[in-house]
Amino acid sequence: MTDTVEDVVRVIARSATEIRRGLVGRRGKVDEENPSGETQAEADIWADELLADRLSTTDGVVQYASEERTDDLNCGDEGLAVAVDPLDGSSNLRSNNTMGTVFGIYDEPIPAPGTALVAAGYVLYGPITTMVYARDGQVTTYELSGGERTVVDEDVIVPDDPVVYGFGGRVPNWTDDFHQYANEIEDELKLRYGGSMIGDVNQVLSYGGIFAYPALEDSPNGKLRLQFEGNPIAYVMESAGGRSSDGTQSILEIEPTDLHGRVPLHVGNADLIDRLEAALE
Ligand code: AHM
Ligand code: MG
Repeated sequence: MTDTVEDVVRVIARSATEIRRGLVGRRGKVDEENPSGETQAEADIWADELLADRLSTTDGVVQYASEERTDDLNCGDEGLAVAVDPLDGSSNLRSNNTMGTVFGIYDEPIPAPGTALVAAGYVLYGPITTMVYARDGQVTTYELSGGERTVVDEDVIVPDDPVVYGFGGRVPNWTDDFHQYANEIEDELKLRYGGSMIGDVNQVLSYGGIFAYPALEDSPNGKLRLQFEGNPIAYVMESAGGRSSDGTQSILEIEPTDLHGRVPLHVGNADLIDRLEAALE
């Protein structure tokens, strides 16, 4: 029987290898904005077009949506919807720091809540290229080489004893409650913040801890997008035994209002997220 989820993951693994190679010569900004009003890099647009071509022609994919394009593509009648952030953390192109490709596979038309995800994951362009992918409550890490996946860990679990934290946004823009919580966490854990959600989340998944891009005084929904960033990362983290929250509830329970809507995102060890929710009450 055809397994569309596996087909999609295979296409993303192959495309990621090409995306990584194609970054050379595409590090500059272009005079275009994405639907969130951010200036795009040449590589953002290129990676989006590559994934759109490949995924919209994959059997069983009926919809393709991306952080880098206003409208989704409809590409079939019956099947699964795929949402991607083609190049998460692309502002790191200039400093040659880590970036990722994020994907969520939904069995409902998107925008959809995270409860409609059947699988989600990300590719991390670090010193080597890895893929972390969650499905049926199991999280697997692979190394990618030439588009082929080699399993590194078939049962990824957030380590019990948390070590690292990374919080986005400028400190004066944090709410007082989040600030107070951050003060406690800073005394307990080591700071790891690289400006790419995928790089920072992968630190949390590897060592235990918490990543957040919280609500800000001038942006109550934070920065990150629910469909393209929040839901997939929450799905991976919850599948690995951690928790996600917008401050009061699991990210996966949120009913989306629009395709490009933002959400305050907090993910990591369950007890750290419990404490965060108590602090923000
Ligand atoms: P992007 O998808 O346009 O790259 O934006 C998302 C990125 C995240 O990877 C990261 O956590 C955040 O923006 C960093 O923002 P800041 O530069 O404000 O710290
Ligand atoms: Mg992003």
